[in-house]
Amino acid sequence: MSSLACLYSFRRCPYAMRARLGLLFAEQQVELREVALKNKPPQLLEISPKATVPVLQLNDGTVLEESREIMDWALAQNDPHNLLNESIRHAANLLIDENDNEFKYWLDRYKYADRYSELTEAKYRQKGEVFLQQLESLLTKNTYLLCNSISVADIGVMPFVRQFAHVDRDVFYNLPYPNLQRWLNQWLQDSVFLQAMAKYSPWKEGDFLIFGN
Ligand SMILES: N[C@@H](CCC(=O)N[C@@H](CS)C(=O)NCC(=O)O)C(=O)O
Repeated sequence: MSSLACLYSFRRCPYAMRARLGLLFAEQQVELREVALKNKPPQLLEISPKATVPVLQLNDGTVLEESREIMDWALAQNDPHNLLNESIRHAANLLIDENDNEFKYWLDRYKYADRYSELTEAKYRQKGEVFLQQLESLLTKNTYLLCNSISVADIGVMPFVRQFAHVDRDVFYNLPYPNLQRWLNQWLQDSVFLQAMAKYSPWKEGDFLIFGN
């Protein structure tokens, strides 16, 4: 095994995005294996039978199968930008919990409203907007979600808000959330985010690609 940890990732997966952002902000290099979700490599299935991405295999063999664990592991190694700032840690965890439990539920239904006939697309959007309103209110107080610099809350939540906005950009940018729109736009142009979104072909045996600086 190489001495680098190995990240199984999927470019468009918001969970994998937060893991890649965590690794980049922590300045941790990893071997990156881009996964085609319809054709997962046996090496991934072997170390993680639940077979979701992201998965990070550390060089001692430990397997981290949850995106939050990967962010936290990366930032525990090195946190030069203080994303794990102790004073916001608890609030960040609560916000990411709400993102993963509540907001993601409505996001999926808004995104695939044609598959969920109980409510209309607009109703699903309004359900998701409850979380967006909370973010808007936080962003009236600070430049980023919990303070005036990037924290783990921003990288944990941003990929999901991006996905919500991209269901219908015209609708999103006409919602009354100017601070949230500013925050998202800033992220979309952020060099770390752009690096996290670089495109790679699916990994195959014999490939070796280093991700990170
Ligand atoms: N709780 C997991 C969720 C990860 C997850 O659901 N990832 C999706 C892709 S966005 C996945 O791998 N789904 C399995 C599949 O589509 O086969 C985490 O935080 O890492």
